[in-house]
Amino acid sequence: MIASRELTIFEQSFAADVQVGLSRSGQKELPSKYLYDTVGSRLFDVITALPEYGLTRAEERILRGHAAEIVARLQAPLTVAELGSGSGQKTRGLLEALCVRHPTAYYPIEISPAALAMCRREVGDIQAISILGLERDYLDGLAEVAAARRHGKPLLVLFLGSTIGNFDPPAAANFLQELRSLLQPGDALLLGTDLEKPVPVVLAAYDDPIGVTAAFNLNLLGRINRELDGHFDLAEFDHVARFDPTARRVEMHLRSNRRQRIAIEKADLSVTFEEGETIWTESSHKYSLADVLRMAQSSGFRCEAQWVDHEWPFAENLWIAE
Ligand code: AVJ
Repeated sequence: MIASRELTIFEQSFAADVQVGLSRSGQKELPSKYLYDTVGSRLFDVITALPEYGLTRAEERILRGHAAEIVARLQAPLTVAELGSGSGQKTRGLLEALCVRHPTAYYPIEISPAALAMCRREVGDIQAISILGLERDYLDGLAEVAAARRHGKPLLVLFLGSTIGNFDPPAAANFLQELRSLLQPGDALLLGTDLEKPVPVVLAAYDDPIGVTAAFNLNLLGRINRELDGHFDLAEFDHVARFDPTARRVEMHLRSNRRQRIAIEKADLSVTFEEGETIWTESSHKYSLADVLRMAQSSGFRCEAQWVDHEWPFAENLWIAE
């Protein structure tokens, strides 16, 4: 338990997650969702511009090139909820195509107020859009949107950027089933999934030569210092990207370059790191098209259409709730 006196509700859950993740006897872990404070969200935005990180551009090509086709397969009018809107840049074209057809309510759901603000700036001027940002965890936010839906009006859920890949497969299956349980038959999910590609290409995308991804990863320790009165010396940790061929995922770790003991005051914690010991901060699973079809079936959706970028293997999948 974390003493709750001087901590905000957010700090309490951040502190509790840090305490659990860093007190493990085996592999230490921190949840990847904490990578996205103001600094982290901006660093991620820079990552998407790196030549080595083709994922976001691939998705933008698909959404730009096929917006009309995607929209044609959806009912009108509908309500749009986006899980993890990020900067909103990729979504803009799709929202424009929807709003031209019919005035559309758009609910970006984000635990990062910084990302929510970026998103509002990016799509705020679209004609006939009404934006209602929700600062919540994905499924809490979606439950709220689903509860407020007008009778019979279908929902389109956007879950882009292969964020699903941050979950390990059982957690992803769970998440998709829970998401499905908040929907009604005929509702749609547009799901972005990064596909398998050669290992050196994947590794370069998560360990770029100018160190933006390293900064993005290390910022998690900086954030613990800033928000939880941690005492990490960031120079004593290294960014590591690894590919696990069995699990078909790239992992980011922070590796302690010496034996050290670190106090984190607001988490009531003092942690020992051995030299070379790592904190696992993120996984990004890479999928085959067959994986995606299986995920749809096992969570109560049918795959209505799949668009694939061949320059950077990536699939945009339109699923319909059954
Ligand atoms: C935004 C979660 C999809 O996993 O590729 C980028 C985050 N991490 N570089 C990903 C990320 C390292 C990204 N997602």
